[in-house]
Amino acid sequence: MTEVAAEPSPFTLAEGRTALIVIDMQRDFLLPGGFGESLGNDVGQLLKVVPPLAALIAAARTAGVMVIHTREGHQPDLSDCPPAKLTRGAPSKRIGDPGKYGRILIRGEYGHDIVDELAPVDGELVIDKPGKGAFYATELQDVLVSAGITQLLVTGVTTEVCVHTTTRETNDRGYECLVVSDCVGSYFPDFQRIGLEMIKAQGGIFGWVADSSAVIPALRGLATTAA
Ligand code: C5J
Repeated sequence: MTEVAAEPSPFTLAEGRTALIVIDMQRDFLLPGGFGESLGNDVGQLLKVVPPLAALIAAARTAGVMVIHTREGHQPDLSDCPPAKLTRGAPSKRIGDPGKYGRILIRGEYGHDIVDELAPVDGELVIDKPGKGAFYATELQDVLVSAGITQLLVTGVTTEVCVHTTTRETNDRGYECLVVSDCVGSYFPDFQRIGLEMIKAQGGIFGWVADSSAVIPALRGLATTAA
């Protein structure tokens, strides 16, 4: 079975042309005491994404679906961080400042890396991105084109920021996107709900939405077809 019961309409997984993208499941955003929590956010809203996303990633790996991880962050000298981004937010909690898990959102720091439960395995691509969208100033488009990918299963955090920005970027580049509702997370329950509504509104203006309980069986169907 390769059809996913999605909204606003069924989504058919295209064998060999689908990739799973896991956006910014980084310690800085998810861990208690980290950057996200220091801004007053409830990290529990993001941590609940981890178990279903781990199951989805496992199903994608079994089905031979390409898994791509992203990390938002900057060079230690901040040369790739626009001043308008750097100076936003409370002083002492800005990008590059010391935090509980190292300098905030700086490449190579402990907090910048992906949470242990979702760690990439050998051979999986990790895209380091300086922006919210995964296509901006990265190799993602070239990677997808050379792999013949036309569909993306979109997951990660946060729903209304990097997940939305990336999903919108994929639309403008001609990809079909299915956003997996329990595998994306926001610190704000209202943004989570409305963010998902916005994807599938108007006949799927940005794409499709389905729960992992609908996507995982379809991935198993792909694995069976490929065997
Ligand atoms: C944010 C992200 N929220 N990954 N980044 O700043 O959504």
